[in-house]
Amino acid sequence: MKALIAEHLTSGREPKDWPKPTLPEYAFIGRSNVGKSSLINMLCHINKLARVSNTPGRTRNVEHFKVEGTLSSDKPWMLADLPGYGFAKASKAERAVWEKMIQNYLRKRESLQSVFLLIDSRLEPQQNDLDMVQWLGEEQIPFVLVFTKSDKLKQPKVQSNVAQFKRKLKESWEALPTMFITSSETSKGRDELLAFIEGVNASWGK
Ligand SMILES: Nc1nc2c(ncn2[C@@H]2O[C@H](COP(=O)(O)OP(=O)(O)OP(=O)(O)O)[C@@H](O)[C@H]2O)c(=O)[nH]1
Ligand SMILES: [Mg+2]
Repeated sequence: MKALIAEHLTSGREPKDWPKPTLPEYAFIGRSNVGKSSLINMLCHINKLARVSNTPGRTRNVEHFKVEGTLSSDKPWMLADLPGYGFAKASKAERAVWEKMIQNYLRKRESLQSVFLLIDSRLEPQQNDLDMVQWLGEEQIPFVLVFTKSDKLKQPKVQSNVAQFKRKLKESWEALPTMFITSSETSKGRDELLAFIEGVNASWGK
């Protein structure tokens, strides 16, 4: 297996603070504490690339990373770590600012190829996650679902939570998005996510 090379580029809230959109980009979004930063570290095999924390609401800006390589390609791509939504302890005003920033990024980032919407596999379907799926669908922003922390419970329970989420989505959508089940502890799902990224990267610029 190839070693990935990853580096942190920028941290910023506005388009002018972000790197030039010259590479295919993937954004990690999801509820606060769902495991976005951990998943980025797991994908890149670097422990402290993205800041992981027990305190929800740690990531406050759009954090851009440049990565070189996937499973069998050494093409470069970009990753964006976004602040979590639904952080209960943030003030209303603070939450509104983050929400606006996330929406702004998702709507305007021209190099964005796909959003990874992270869902905590331990929980039954959460309204703010369902709302985010709805919003992405309406905005026609491509996304996949990534169920996180699957090491924390028995696999049949993971499967039944995923099935429940699918049933909820089927109430509003005909086609279901691509889904991945992951763990940043065991690296479950890493190859599948990298293969997905590699596939999309291959069509960049065509
Ligand atoms: N067991 C287990 N713990 C995880 C996993 N992913 C994340 N965690 C833990 O969950 C907590 C939050 O992880 P983060 O990666 O910081 O979550 P985040 O989504 O980036 O959080 P914010 O930046 O606050 O939105 C940390 O204590 C992690 O160690 C996982 O796959 N398995
Ligand atoms: Mg984070």
